[in-house]
Amino acid sequence: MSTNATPSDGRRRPRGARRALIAGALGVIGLTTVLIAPGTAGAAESTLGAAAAQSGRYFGTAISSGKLGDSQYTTIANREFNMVTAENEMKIDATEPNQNQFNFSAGDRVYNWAVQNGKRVRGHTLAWHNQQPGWMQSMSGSNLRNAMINHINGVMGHYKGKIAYWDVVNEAFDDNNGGRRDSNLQRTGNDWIEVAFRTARAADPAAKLCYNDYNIDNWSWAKTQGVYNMVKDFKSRGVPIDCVGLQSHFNSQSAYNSNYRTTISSFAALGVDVAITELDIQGGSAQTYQSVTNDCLAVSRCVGITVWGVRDSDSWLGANTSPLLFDTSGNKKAAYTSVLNALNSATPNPTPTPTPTPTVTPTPNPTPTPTPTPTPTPGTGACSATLSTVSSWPGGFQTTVTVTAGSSAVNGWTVQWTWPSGQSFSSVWSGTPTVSGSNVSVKNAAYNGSIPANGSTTFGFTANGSAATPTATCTSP
Ligand code: 9MR
Repeated sequence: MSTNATPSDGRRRPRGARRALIAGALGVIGLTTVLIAPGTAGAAESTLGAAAAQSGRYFGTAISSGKLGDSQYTTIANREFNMVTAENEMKIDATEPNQNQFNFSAGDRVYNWAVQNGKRVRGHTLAWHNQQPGWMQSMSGSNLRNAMINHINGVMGHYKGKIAYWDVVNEAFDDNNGGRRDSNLQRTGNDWIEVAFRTARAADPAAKLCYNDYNIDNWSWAKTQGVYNMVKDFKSRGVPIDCVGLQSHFNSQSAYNSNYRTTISSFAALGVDVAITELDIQGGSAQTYQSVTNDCLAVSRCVGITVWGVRDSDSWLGANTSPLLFDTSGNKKAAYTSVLNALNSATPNPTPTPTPTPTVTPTPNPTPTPTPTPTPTPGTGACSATLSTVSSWPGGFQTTVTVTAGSSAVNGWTVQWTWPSGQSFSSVWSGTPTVSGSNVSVKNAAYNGSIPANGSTTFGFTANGSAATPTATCTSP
């Protein structure tokens, strides 16, 4: 971890002051990300997953396959969370213990437990200097590069179409200097990260591809800026990256800082989703948990929060550091209540606050530009939608819905269908559902309403009943 410690100020600024601070920061660096104002109370939900879903987000946890026989653990995990990350079971040493001999037994145990309980899965992780099997640790050069590519293809092929987000590359940056970490992968050439992402896109075009790291939470740290510049470069050169994971392991050396919201909104402004992927807070401050949650809720592209374990005793840090939301006996802690309340206070269907108008430097001798008359092109806003089943199990199924714009861009969409019989939602993401009997309507989330001409976006759901793919209609205002 970094030696660059910045103590948390431990105080929560009044909301107005905090917004002013952020608006100021945004003004200075010219970001255009949409900030969402927290505040309007939604219906009070009683679990983290349901409360997060009110604003189209998820709330997840790391799951360890060895604990799936512990009924207290599975009861809490099943009740509270709607996204799952395998804590160790999808890592390189677990999935390819011998070169080109893949083993998905432990990964599948976690995956199956998740989807059979109506949850989605984050894949973790495909290319990393750590937890490499022995055969990979001793490789270098083009052999290692090819082995990395083969590994990504093997694992993503097995889970093709089933994983919401993949941590394609994990922890590739140096802790202090803003540059790359030295590793056997880095020594194969600086392009190893983009090769990993391009390989991943081809292996499973449906998965969102993330770069994931720790100590990239504090906007003023060199490591954060190093990763930011890489993502900016990737976006400008068309390297396929969809999201950044802020691990957010907070402790006294790597403390929560009130510029965290600036970090989230700055990454989002590059055109990627942001996820908080491995949250734990040593000491378990309820106030810090609340601030982290509110910071995510404030940025429309912050898609969800995952805590790195269920009970304190499940944490890699040890129960005595009290880092999670449930104590060792499975009781809800004060931090749990602060997170739940924050989620329940989020704007139910986020409405973007108007982006501050950027200050425009007047051009000398401006030629008056004729005000463009918006020409309503016939057919503007036409869209279509198709349902496809991702997986099914006795009594339930998971579906991805692809929403496609016609020859004109779409700004806001609603997809409707009628369930054949016996189906009902158990969770919906990246869209806001309204249900009336068997008639279903799903409206875009704040971050995926705009689809370019001929482009597409997706939302998804898990449902009870037997898998069905009714014909859907799509309308746009
Ligand atoms: O929680 C994981 C622990 O059980 C493993 O022993 C450890 C091995 O590296 O990895 C832990 O998870 C790490 C995650 O995969 C990546 N970010 C840091 C996490 C905590 O070390």
